[in-house]
Amino acid sequence: MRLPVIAVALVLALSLVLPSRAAESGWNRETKAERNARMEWWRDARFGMFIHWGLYAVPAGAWNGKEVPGIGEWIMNSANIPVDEYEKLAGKFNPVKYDPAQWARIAKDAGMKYLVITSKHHDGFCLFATDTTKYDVVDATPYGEDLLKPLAEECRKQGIKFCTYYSIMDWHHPAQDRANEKQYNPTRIREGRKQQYMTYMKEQLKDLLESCNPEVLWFDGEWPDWYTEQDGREIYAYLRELKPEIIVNNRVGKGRQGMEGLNKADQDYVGDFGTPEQQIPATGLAGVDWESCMTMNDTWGYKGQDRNWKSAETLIRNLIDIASKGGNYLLNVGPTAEGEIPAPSVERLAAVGRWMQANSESIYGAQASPFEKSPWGRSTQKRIDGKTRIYLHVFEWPKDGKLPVPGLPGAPAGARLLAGGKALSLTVQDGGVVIALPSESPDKIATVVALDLQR
Ligand code: FHN
Repeated sequence: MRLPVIAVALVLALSLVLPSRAAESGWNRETKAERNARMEWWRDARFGMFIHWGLYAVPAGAWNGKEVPGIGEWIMNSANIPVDEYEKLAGKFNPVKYDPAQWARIAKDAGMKYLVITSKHHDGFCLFATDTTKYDVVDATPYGEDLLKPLAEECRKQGIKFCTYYSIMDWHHPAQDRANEKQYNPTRIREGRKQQYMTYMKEQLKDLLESCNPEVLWFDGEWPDWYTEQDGREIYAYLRELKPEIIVNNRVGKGRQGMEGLNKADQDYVGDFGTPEQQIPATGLAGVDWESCMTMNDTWGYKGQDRNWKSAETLIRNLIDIASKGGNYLLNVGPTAEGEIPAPSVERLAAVGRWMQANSESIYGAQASPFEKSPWGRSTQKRIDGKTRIYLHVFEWPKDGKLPVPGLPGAPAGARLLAGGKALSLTVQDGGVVIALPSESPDKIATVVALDLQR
């Protein structure tokens, strides 16, 4: 039907006058100050819990009676399980021991300020209620209830920011198929069905925002060739339109350099922070927001046989090392199919929490170290009432009780043990100080000395 000329002119005039939705919300005209305000809670948080949970917890790393090598949540790919076979796991997923209040409490007591849980991993199974598919916990499992919403509510009650992980690669959706007869990774898009999947993804993300209102959307599975940086920009814009204050990682686009996780330098890529995986960058990067995600053993999703747990010392020193470089630590737990966080994880998180109880001032809201390297440990710093405070995290306690701190960025005012506040004497020398320490380290994992500067 041809519109009368006057109608076309009217529509054209209105489109010029009425702002686009992007212009309305203004997210795409965000100033540096507005971006800093949006990122502030995340930068201050420094420490979060990652949760990989889903159908893969049922086989827990074994298939047909044999252990399957590799990370637990990849079992569908690693054991080459056909979709219709893998789907049957949903009928066995019944996390009757799931206690969202306890999970939030475990994160809070560990000193974690946010929590990122898989809403949908590569296997395509949704842990939240969504009308976009029947392959979700409400429609396909004996449990029959949304798992994310109650956790989001508990997180908010306990002061933890609730965030969700979402995989772009989807081994279940009919628009994507295997790369070959054995591999789902990376998926291919079926001829002419990319738009169908992009629409599906947007509808699911909208359901997710409406049902559990995550503060961060943590994308993953962005590596298949069929997904482009432009697609990432479209998804990022879509999310910022729905929730202008939302924070989105760099895996929404194609910027990251593999597991190193930070963006390639050849162009400006979409996403709010870099995502090193299972590694900590050698140095901090001024003005770059990044978060190292790491496992506590060797798998993200639960594997019964994986008992290679990192020590509490390693976890605490990782947290300090990352904070000393200006990054965040996203530490993973992989709950069982019954809904329990494995005891070794709970024990280690409690130990981290005890250290944080005495020393979190040196982590929360702290900035990267003013020093290149220190043989005895790591440092962070803060501006407090217009003066600089440097937090010296001593891993290696000096045998002579003298802690050399060369290259101070200003004149020292005083030093004390952060835990307990015991004053320490210091000697100024060679543009730095030497601090006299007690003969024994109060905390063998990391004792923190607070060194105040005169300004
Ligand atoms: O393939 C995933 C993997 O299963 C896990 O989710 C990690 C954690 O971020 N990300 C991908 C591997 O880079």
